[in-house]
Amino acid sequence: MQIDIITTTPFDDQKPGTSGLRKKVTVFQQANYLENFVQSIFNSLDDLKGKTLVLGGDGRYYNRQAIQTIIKMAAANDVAGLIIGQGGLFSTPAASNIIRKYQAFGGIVLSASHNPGGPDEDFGIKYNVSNGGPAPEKFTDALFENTKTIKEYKIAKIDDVDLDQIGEQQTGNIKINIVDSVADYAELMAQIFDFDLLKSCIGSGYISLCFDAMHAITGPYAKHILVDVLGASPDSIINAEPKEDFGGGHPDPNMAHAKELTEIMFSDQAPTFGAASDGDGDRNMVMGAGIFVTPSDSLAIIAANAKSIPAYSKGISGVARSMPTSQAVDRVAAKQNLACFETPTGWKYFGNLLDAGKITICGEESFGTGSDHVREKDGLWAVLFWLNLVARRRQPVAEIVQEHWRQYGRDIYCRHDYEAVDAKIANEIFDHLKQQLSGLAGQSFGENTVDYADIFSYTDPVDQSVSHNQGIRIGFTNGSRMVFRLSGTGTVGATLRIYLEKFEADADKHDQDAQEALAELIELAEQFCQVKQRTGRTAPDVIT
Ligand code: G16
Repeated sequence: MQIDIITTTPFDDQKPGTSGLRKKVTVFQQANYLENFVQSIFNSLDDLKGKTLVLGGDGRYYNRQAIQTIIKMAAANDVAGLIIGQGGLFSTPAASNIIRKYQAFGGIVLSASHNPGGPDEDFGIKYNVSNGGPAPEKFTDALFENTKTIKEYKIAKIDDVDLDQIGEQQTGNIKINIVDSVADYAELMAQIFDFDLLKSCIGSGYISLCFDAMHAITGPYAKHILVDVLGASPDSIINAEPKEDFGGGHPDPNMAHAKELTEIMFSDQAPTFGAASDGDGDRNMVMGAGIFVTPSDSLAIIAANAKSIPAYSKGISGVARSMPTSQAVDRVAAKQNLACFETPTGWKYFGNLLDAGKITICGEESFGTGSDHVREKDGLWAVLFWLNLVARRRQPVAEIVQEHWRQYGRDIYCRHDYEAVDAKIANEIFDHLKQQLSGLAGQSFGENTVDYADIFSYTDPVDQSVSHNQGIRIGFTNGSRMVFRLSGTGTVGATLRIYLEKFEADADKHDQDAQEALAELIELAEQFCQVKQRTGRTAPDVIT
């Protein structure tokens, strides 16, 4: 096998964000751009020689080309074997499962998640470690350092691999194993949930459903599990066919982007249950007839009801949420006497807690929920959890949510996103916010008195590593909160996220519209950060 050593020069923009490196496809297509990053991954790994890695992506534009390049570079870097999803496809949770199940050394996952795809849209790449989860900050920092000094990369002169043919093949010195992208994941779901109950409820028509695959990776997974195995009608999966450009859509499962599903769920013909997943299948949106369940509420309800699902019937060890996620799950933890952790945004921060058995269930406001079954958030897992719950409790989604609020109170919640803000203005907004922090505690603004105002830092309770600068939070004595942070997944300018929440104990007020209930806090947030004033915008681009 001939190995070429190619001279290269560093790019200065290869710092991994919240979840790997995400850039426009055109950026990745620059000569040596992908190669530099992949070589930097390999350079940052000790003991790679002779190991097996998992490789796959969400099928977006550039997936296949990138996979062929990575195969050749893996071969040149002494990787002994690659397990690749058929067609180069793995949903992110399925890739995590494959790493764990086959005890691979790690995996390279190609995805820009919920970002649009296509020749002029986004692509992404990240490294997952042997527990199946995103590499921790320590690794991504080392990787970034490598990208700044890289001088050469190695690539083998071997033919392109047929990615569609299931089975083992040897090319050069590397063994390629093309596996079914869905089978192992479907098997895992069958071990977690009560598939017999689901079959009877779906088969009898007690549960009708609409799943929006958004022309992304979960199409084949949903078709197999929901239709072939559980007996849902084929037309219950919409936008089921994966496309390289997601059909021109934005594969982000929220009411703004999953419009078709949202219209169906708020119509007179709404099925019992509705859900959507994102580009790479790790995010989820849960809906019932006439109701949208916020991700924060979904996490709390999942934690509160875990015992009714076979895999968690003996109870769960603890829960965790990212800092901007509402405190709804904290109330469940307090009542059920469970450990509860607040981590920075990013699934990688749950890894140590899950590995140490400190938590079983975790989630984020960014439409992510999951458990210790893999080390990524898992869209279809959340969908199956909710279906299992509806089947078990024999209640519609809306009733389950309202009962939960009656028992725990409601954390009224929303997030406002200002996208593609000029980076300089975004920095000024944050500087302005930071200047105010030290003087805020004790000040009253209408019904809200500031309890604390700080920049969130996190010390990992397992390895004591510290992560600074994880967003600005302002908490009020009445339990309300607002959080400001810059997205780490966008590819154009800066995306400012404002997270707002208010606790409502009074059941008579639980049906309020979130924007109305939070109006005072929304105004106060503008007073603090001046995003509208400084950008000239009149409203957020997306409200979730
Ligand atoms: C990624 C991470 C999540 C994080 C989300 C939002 O999700 O895996 O843990 O919550 O980004 O990040 P940000 O607010 O920085 O944009 P995904 O689905 O994009 O991989």
